[in-house]
Amino acid sequence: MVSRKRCLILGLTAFLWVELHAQDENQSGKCRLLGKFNLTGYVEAKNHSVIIGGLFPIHSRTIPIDDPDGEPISALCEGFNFRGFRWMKAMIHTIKEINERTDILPNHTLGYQIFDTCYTVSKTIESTFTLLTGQEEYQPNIRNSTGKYLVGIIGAGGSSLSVAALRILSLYDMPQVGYTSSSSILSDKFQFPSYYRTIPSDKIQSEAMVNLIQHFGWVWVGAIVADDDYGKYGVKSFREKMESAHLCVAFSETIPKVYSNEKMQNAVKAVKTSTARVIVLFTSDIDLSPFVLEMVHHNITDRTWIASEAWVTSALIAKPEYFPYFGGTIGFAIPRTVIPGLKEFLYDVHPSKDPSDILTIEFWQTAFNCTWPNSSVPYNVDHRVNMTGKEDRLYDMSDQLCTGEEKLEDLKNTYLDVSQLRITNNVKQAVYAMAYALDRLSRCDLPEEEKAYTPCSHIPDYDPFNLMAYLRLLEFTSHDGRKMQFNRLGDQKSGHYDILNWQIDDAGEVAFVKVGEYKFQESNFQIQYVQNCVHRGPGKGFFTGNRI
Ligand code: TCR
Repeated sequence: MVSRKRCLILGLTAFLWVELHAQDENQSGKCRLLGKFNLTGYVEAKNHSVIIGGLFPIHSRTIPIDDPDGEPISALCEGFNFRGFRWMKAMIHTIKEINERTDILPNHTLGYQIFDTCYTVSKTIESTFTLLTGQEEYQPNIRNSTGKYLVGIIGAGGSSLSVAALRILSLYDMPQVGYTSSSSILSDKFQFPSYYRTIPSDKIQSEAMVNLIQHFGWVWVGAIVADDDYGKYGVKSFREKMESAHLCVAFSETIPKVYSNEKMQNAVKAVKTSTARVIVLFTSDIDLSPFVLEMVHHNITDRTWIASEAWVTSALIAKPEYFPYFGGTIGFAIPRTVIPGLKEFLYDVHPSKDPSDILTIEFWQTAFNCTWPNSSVPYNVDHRVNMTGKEDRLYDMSDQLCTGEEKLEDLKNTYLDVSQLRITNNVKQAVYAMAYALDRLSRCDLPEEEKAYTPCSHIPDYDPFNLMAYLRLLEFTSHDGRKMQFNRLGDQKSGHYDILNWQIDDAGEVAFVKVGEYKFQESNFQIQYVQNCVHRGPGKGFFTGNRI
């Protein structure tokens, strides 16, 4: 006989309900633990035919909890990430748009279930299990909690996270369309057969970086990379490409994910002691922040940084106060676009709309530095990033109460900044890819020769594997006129990067000046042009640039 009792465990900062299953009464002291996941996100499933899952980094990390009894406890998250919040909103916005259209899925509407991954593998796995099983428990059982069939997943917002999610999703042939997980490892269809993406593989970016380095005539270049699949595989292909171009990598160091002063100092030392004046930084902005503070602290001002796409337009890094250290940065960015209606949709956010929407409450509190009345939602000031490496995590509640009258228009905040919609557009195109594939499936719109392998199926009751053929053969034009098409590795067949250069504008803000373009098509790529670039690298002198 299995008896259940509820135990209340006092966590570090919150109460967590944990359900304990006692095997039998005789063993009542020995409980088999079934931990409840502790997830936040958004769901809308009612009245929809199927749902699409979503994984987004709405927070930047988890807070390690030291549980004295050693029981597994689902971690809490900290570091509200406005950019991830915007990406997530873009997914909801796109789904709404598709549901209103009569030309895509005329007889069906799409719901969604979205989770915050907190940019960590553990939360991504918790979310993936919950999406697949419908239970916030560690028990696989294909039944989604919304009572609807899951079509596939958009995400997971980082290569290591996507790798983790795909290890599980692949078991169920569940398609995943990524908007930002760009590591070249994800092109390996043997390991990740169900992954498609709207962001180019980093293989192309590494090649682009080496081309740029050749263009400026540099030969001796250092590399600092994130300690994850993005950094590791990024630097791997960068090294390979450098070698085949007969250029030299002076050093390659990692930035620790969890703050470690010792590891950080290794990276700092490499930068300080090497004679390389040009350094590639292959990391997300989230992981880069502490390193930037180190560069400021050590007053390193005469390096040229080559930015990977993940931080080249990041508001976290591109601050005027960092310009003396990072001005002149050159990097690759996903092309910018305009998304009609998104701005209004983003502004339509207010904590009074739904008292249970804790993410919006946290958004408001963090953005306006106030405490929402009667809310138990904490927000934190970022204590992780400090020069001593000492941990002092605190939940700071502001004494100032929010009135609800705070004006979004007064905010200068990444969430509301629609001038740099890049990955946000990848999210939109990923949702469209899923919807178009589903639309074709509903019409059995496949070439005759494919029908032998993929039977016609019906929404909602079809084998998730069958959607894969439609994704593979999909071709559509995006709202801004771009041709979207996957190759056999699930990557985009063609596209381009913008080459951006950090200059300071008249208002004293960091401007991302487009100085060139890098086009790619299947295995054929080239720099289109690089001009008016202002950098600090060797060659044509300090800060003069303009090498065409
Ligand atoms: N691919 C990275 C994650 C990432 C990212 C970003 C994170 C990319 N671009 C922009 C935050 C903001 C590119 C990965 O892990 O694959």
